[in-house]
Amino acid sequence: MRFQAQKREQRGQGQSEKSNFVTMKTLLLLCLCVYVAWAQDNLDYDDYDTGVKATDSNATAGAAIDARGHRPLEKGRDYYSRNRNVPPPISGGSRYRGRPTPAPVGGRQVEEKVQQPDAGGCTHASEQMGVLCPTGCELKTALLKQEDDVKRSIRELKPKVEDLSQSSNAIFNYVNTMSNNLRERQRILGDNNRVVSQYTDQVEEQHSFIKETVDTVFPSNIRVLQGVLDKIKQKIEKLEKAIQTQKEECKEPCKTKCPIPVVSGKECEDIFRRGGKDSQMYLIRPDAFSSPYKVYCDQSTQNGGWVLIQNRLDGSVDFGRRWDEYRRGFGNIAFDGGKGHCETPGEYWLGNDRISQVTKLGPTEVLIEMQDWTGAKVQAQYRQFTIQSETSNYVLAVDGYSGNAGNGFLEGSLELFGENRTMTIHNGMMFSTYDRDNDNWNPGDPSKQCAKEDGGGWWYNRCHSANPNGRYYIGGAYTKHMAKHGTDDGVVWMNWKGSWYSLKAISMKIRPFFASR
Ligand SMILES: *[C@@H]1O[C@H](CO)[C@@H](O)[C@H](O)[C@H]1NC(C)=O
Ligand SMILES: *[C@@H]1O[C@H](CO)[C@@H](O)[C@H](O)[C@H]1NC(C)=O
Ligand SMILES: [Ca+2]
Repeated sequence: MRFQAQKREQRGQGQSEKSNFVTMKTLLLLCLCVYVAWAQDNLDYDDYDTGVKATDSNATAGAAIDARGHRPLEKGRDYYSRNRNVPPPISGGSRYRGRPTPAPVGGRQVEEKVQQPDAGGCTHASEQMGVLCPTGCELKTALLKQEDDVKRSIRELKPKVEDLSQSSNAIFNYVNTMSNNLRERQRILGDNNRVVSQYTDQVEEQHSFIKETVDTVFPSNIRVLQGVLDKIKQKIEKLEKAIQTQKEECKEPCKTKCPIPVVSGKECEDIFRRGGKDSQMYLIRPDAFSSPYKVYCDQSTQNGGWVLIQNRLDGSVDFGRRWDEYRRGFGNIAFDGGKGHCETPGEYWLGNDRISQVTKLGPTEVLIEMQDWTGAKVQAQYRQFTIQSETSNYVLAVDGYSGNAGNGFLEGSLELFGENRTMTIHNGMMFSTYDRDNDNWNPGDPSKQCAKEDGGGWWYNRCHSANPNGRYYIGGAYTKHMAKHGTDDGVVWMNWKGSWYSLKAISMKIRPFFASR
């Protein structure tokens, strides 16, 4: 009788141990799930901050041939028309004459070195310096944004780790109790050996089973779980430390180390004529009514005078942004590469209001230079380039193409034909962002938005032959499986590299056009 009762008890305990184990497994799974969910960013185009690794180009050989860019018509439900009366680009008399032959200058112009602090939110303490931040503010914003996510994950993880700890303690205790029971049973067995000889074999069998379980299975499982637990604990500690470090670093506002050159002007051409002949960051003030802002002037390419309005080179800045951000501009104007002035341009978008204002000062040309991942370079240049104001949704007007990259703005993608090609012409298009759809793909239908699918703000038609503000794919070739919406959302210039190649670098520069340059 006594043994049977013990056996029952034994079985009962076996069950509770089993359920313990199940609970623990569930918890562990939960833990891992939360961890994995946290580790994978749940971002949309408004949130990308780094490039995506492109695969080996061989894997994408098939996809590379497949020209995308357009959105084919759905039979019977859909029609395409790009008829819209758009203002032509500004042409005619320039406000500049040819550059005067430079008078010999006695010594280099001395530049005043001023250190100006940036406010934390990328607004300058000094109003005169404009609002774009040239240093690590972008990073800082991203880190601060991340911090909340990490913190939340830790808050969620913590109780689960506690639970897991407790349940593994419970199993330890249970194994101890079981060992004690076993010893007790052995003692009783010895005492009553003669009386209950008929049970002996059974008990021996059970004993060895229990012993084996206790000696091997439980400890090794617990060891494994303990290991996992320790790792998770370590990770949490690391994350907490990282957050602390971030907090410390972000306490102080970012400091701009770049000295602002004393020479400034309406735009980079003006600065060049006033003696600012080094390519670097300058303050410009296109008219008396706007406040000055910082911009990178390229003063060497084709004799200089270029205002850099767009620049991609390493994927460090997220270009999947809202209308307001494209309106105001974002990114990093320039860095001090160690020469004591800001001669290295960063990734940025100057801002549609500013671009529009500068192009409307008079006839303006644009130079689009690009580079692939082997270092090959091509360019597209338009002698006329005008961006209308926000009331017209920044309509793009270009003319007078030259270059070797392909005339996507006026002709669309040469890989496509008929209507499909027309759909990829950018000239005459309004600007679209993922939160403001002005494209030519079923206007009014919120499920047909080029900017949402193709990754950046741009003068999308239906949709593009060029996508300089697209997602940055490291390495070049990418596939539709890597793209968020299966579309060619990379930094694309179809007429050079097709839909499924994302450029390493691309930039857009503007300057006043005058014939006798
Ligand atoms: C990629 O293809 C080329 C030929 O097209 C071949 O020489 C090369 O070995 C391939 N690379 C890989 C990684 O398969
Ligand atoms: C337009 O593209 C679609 C598929 O994307 C294709 O079926 C159609 O034949 C193309 N039209 C022309 C004129 O090439
Ligand atoms: Ca649309």
